[in-house]
Amino acid sequence: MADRDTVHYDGPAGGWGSLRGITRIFGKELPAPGVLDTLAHQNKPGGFMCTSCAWTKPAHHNPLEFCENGAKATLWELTTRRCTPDFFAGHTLCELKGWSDHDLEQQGRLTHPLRYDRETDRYLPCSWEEAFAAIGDNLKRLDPQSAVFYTSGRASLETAYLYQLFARLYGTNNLPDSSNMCHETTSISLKKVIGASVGTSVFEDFSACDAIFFFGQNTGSNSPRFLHPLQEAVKRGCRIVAFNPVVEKGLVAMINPQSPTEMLTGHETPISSHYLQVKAGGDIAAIMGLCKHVLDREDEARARGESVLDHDFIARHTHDFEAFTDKIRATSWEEIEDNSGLTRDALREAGEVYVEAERVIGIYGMGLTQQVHGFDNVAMLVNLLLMKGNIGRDGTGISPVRGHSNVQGQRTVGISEKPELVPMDKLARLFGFSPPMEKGLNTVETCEGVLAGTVKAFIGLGGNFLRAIPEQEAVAEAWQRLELTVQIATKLNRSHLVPGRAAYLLPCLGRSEEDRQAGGPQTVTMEDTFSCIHGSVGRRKPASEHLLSEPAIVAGIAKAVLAPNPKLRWDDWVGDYGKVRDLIEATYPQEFRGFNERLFTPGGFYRGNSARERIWKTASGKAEFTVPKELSATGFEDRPGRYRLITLRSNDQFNTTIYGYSDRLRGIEGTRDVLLINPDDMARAGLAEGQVVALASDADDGRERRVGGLKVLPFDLPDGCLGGYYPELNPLIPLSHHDVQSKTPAAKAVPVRILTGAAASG
Ligand SMILES: Nc1nc2c(c(=O)[nH]1)N[C@H]1C(S)=C(S)[C@@H](COP(=O)(O)OP(=O)(O)OC[C@H]3O[C@@H](n4cnc5c(=O)[nH]c(N)nc54)[C@H](O)[C@@H]3O)O[C@H]1N2
Ligand SMILES: Nc1nc2c(c(=O)[nH]1)N[C@H]1C(S)=C(S)[C@@H](COP(=O)(O)OP(=O)(O)OC[C@H]3O[C@@H](n4cnc5c(=O)[nH]c(N)nc54)[C@H](O)[C@@H]3O)O[C@H]1N2
Ligand SMILES: [Mo]
Repeated sequence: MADRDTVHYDGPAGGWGSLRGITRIFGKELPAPGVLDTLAHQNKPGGFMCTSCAWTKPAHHNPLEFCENGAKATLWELTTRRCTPDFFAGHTLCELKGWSDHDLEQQGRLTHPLRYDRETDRYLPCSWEEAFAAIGDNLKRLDPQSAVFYTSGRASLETAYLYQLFARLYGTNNLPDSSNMCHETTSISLKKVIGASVGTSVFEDFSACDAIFFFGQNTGSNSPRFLHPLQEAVKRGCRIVAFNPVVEKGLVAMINPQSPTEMLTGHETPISSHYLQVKAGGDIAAIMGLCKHVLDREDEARARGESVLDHDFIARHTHDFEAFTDKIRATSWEEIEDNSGLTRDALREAGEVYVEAERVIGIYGMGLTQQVHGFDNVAMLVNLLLMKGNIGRDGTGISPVRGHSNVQGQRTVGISEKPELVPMDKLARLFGFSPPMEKGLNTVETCEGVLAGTVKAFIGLGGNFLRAIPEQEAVAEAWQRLELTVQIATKLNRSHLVPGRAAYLLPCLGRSEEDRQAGGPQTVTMEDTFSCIHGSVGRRKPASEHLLSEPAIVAGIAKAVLAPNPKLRWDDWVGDYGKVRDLIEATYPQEFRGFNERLFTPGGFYRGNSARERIWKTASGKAEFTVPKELSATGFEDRPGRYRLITLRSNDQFNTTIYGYSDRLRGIEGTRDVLLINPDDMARAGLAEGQVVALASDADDGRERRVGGLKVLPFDLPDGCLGGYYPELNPLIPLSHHDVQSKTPAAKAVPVRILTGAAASG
């Protein structure tokens, strides 16, 4: 792997750097001709919807409604490189295990259905008929409760609906999803406290808010098109307050690459007015500090006969306010400072922005959700918003920024291991069967089942499960004992290198490619982070003539497993996805009314959110104030030598897909094998820049976990916090280290030790 020296980048987000990022990928990905035309239609009505993040596709779009990372994702899919049976003839899986994630995917698009051959340790081409028949035979032999049907958040609403239907007809709710590692904390927390499992803000709210509070979301890298409405908001006087242990460039300043004036003059817009480098896991305490300041100002205002709080809203719409304020008053500034790593002055200043703002949006990402007390993180942010009625009014709201392009939508149409979230009665009526009612396995429980030997088959609809999960090494070891593994994918990744006893690698169309079926070219649909649903039409020539669409693969497997039933018209559904949309509408009539007529609505059609209407579908019928049990979200005690490791994404990756080794916005170039640590901690630990060290798990379960070969790099982080990259550092995360309520792996504060000398290389 390239291991060039690390250089620092001091420019703002966007600007020439982002254009250079795109052109560099152009050179590397060798895209087919006509790609620029495809990019010009990206994220616009009638075009195709970006496969990168879930940011919305606005009705009034920019001339080019794509960003550096969206362009990278499209070019990644449209590469001219092909990973053919010849490639597999030349490499055993044992050999490929020594390759980097980057080099595996760099082989290009998979072209043929493949079967694993144990004798030669290679993938061999096979026919689709052979693959479906063998998968069918295996699944029919197994207990449905021992099979798992994973989805990565990219598959369309149509594919997702057919997939969950198939799993339930087969007899299981084992439908884990990438959101189990991501915003599952959101689904559980928001459902409990406001009665809706998704965010309440919509795009227009960003034109009306006075302040935005940002917690642990890295806009510049992960949802760059969001920088445009942010820049507009700042220009009209909205204030942005960011809480993040890392000073992320995109939250500091930006140059709009779509503005010729800004590009030519280098004029940048500052984004955050306040930037608070909270400790990893310190947000519960930090938000407590903000709330404490608001209460103090309320007391002062009351003495003048005025008020800061929205008393009318609190009385009519919320529950348990007293218990919450008692807790805030009982918590001292010393405890808050200690647990957040922030001074009370800094928190008071930020709190004052909240007090002064009439309309506030609370934004958050993985910094809040991937914590042991992630539930309390999210509930605390809701507490803050409720104090001044900042939910259910224009220009306000709680706004989780979702990850994969359709991860939210998949849950909407039934990808869930929780039967109570799915309209089983409707499925029963539509398809004439008794759906399973046992709770299914989520991602962490799937890993537990693989380790225990109770999970025997894994079907992966996209994604890179074995690389994305915690406790990678132990799970990969046990994985080889699975009876059946099936991976539906566009490119080769590390999960494909660990086959079960019978193993199939099935290549599918990408979203930018033309999906032609019996009924002609097909459209698919996605739901964005604001619950708006968009049609997407691929027009590119498929990477290989042997590819099938995801719906066709799901149907192929389903037909091989299930007994024929006149209500299951798999061929008709695959021939015309409009018929699948009719089924979605019949199952979810309220959200998907007139689905086929509305799918090209500019800006998407909104499926609605009760909490936005101030209808609270909670236990009390009101929005819930919550009292957090802990002030620290880490779930472990601090002690000498123990650090909080934050696993980060670079600007040059999409999850486990590594585009390259340039984390431009953080100035880390040429390598991902780094350990980021602040200079004071470095000195205290006696480390030198460039020294190679290892990290070891410091969990109290006595299990050995270690990742070596990490180069020490001084970096601006709070004391006691370390940074490094996901997925390389995933072997350090214990399976048991997850959000208490949702089981989302707690990848943003992992207890570790630093090993040096002989121990580092051992
Ligand atoms: N280019 C690109 N885009 C992507 C992705 C990608 O990998 N690459 N992934 C997609 C997916 S699936 C998702 S879920 C989203 C993820 O997007 P984000 O939600 O932005 O997730 P991360 O980048 O993992 O982490 C977000 C931020 O949390 C900060 N942080 C860490 N610990 C804490 C903490 O304790 N408190 C606070 N306040 N902050 C903390 C980190 O410094 C980081 O800036 O992006 C999506 N978009
Ligand atoms: N330590 C740590 N671990 C994490 C995280 C973290 O922040 N830190 N983040 C977590 C999060 S938020 C998430 S969402 C998960 C991500 O987990 P996953 O969603 O499982 O992983 P991805 O890396 O997005 O999957 C990439 C693969 O998807 C396949 N693919 C791409 N496009 C398509 C397509 O159109 N169809 C099909 N069938 N396959 C396709 C390609 O083969 C590619 O190799 O990781 C989680 N793990
Ligand atoms: Mo995610």
